[in-house]
Amino acid sequence: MITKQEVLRILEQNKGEVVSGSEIALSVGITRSGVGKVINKLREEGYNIDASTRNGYCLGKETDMLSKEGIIPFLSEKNKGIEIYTYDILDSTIQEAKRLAIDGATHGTLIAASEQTAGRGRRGRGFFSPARTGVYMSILLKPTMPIENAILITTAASVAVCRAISKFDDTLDMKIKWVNDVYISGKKICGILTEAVTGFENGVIDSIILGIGINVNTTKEQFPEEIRDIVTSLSEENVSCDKNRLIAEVLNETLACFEQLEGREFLEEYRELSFVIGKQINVVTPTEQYEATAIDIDKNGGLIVKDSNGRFNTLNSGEITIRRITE
Ligand code: BT5
Repeated sequence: MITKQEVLRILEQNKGEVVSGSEIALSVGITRSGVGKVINKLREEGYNIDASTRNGYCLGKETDMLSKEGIIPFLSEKNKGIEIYTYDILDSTIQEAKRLAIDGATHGTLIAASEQTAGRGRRGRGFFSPARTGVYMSILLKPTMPIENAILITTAASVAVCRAISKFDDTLDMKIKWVNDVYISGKKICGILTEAVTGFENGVIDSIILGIGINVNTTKEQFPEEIRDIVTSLSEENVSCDKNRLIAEVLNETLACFEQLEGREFLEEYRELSFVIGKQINVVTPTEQYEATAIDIDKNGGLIVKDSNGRFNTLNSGEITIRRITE
C-alpha cells in the first residue's frame, strides 16, 4: 500500500513527464518489475499511465483521479503536513469528517470524495454530487476563537473558493450570494455548508466542518432537470481545471482566511463579490417573510436589510431571494 502511494507520489509530482522505471525503483526501494506491478495496479484503478517510451512511465496530464499524492504538490509549504483522506465514493464528506472529528482528527484535516451518494445542502436539501464531475470536500476546523467569529467561517470560505477558482481564470463573472453560494455568470457553481460538532458531555463546539461542493466537469445535460437552468460548472464556463489542484487551492485559501477571522481582512473582498448588496430582495426566515433592500454585510457576516417601513434588520441565517435587479 505504502509502495503504491510512493510510486503515485512520484508520478503525480512529474505529471505529464516521463520518469524512468529505474529512478522510481531506486527511490521507492523496490525492483523494476515491482514498479511494473504497481503501475498495473494503478492502471486498474483508472490512472492513465503511458509506458510507450522505452524505460519510462508517464502519468497523463489529463488524469483527474483524486488522491492525496495528487493534492499535496499544490499545497503551500505550511499545509503539506495536513491529514488528507480521499475516497471514490462516500455518503457525504461532512458525515465522514464528523466521524473523523470524533476520532480526534486535527485542524485542517481534509476529506474529499469523487462522488457522494447523500450530498447535503441546508435545511434537508440535497447537493447533486455525481461521480468524477465535481469537487466534494470537507475541511475540519478547530475554532480557537469566540463563537461569533466562528459564524464568519462560511463567509470566509466563500471568499476562499472565489480566490481558488480565480487562479484558473481571473476573468470570470464570479459573485457570492449571501451567505453561502458562489455564482458564475448568474448561475450557482458552488454551495457551502457549515456544521458544528459539539462535545457530547459539555455541549461546547469542538470542531466546525466546512463542506464545499464545486461543479467541475458536469455537463448541462447531467444536471437534474429542476436545477439545469440555474446551475453551472467550470467546464460549462470554459474553464479547465485539475480537481486535485482545485482542492489544494481551496484548502490553502480557506486556512489562510481562517487565520484572519479575528481581523476580518477578507470581509471587504466579500462585500465586493456580493451580488446582493443594493438589491431588492425577499427575506424568508423561519418565522416571517417580507420585502427589503439589502444594504450591507456587517462585521460578523450578517446581512443588513431595510424593510419597506424603513426599519433596519440584521439577518444571521435564513433565506433570501433576489426579487428585482436594481443597480
Ligand atoms: C448548499 O446548500 O448549496 C450547500 C451544499 C454543500 C455541498 C457540500 S459537498 C461536500 C459536503 N458534503 C455534503 O454532503 N455537503 C457538502 P443549499 O444552499 O441548501 O443549496 C441546495 C440547493 O442547491 C438544492 O436544493 C438545489 O437547488 C441546488 N443544487 C443541488 N445540487 C447542486 C449542484 N451540484 N450545484 C449547484 N446547485 C445545486
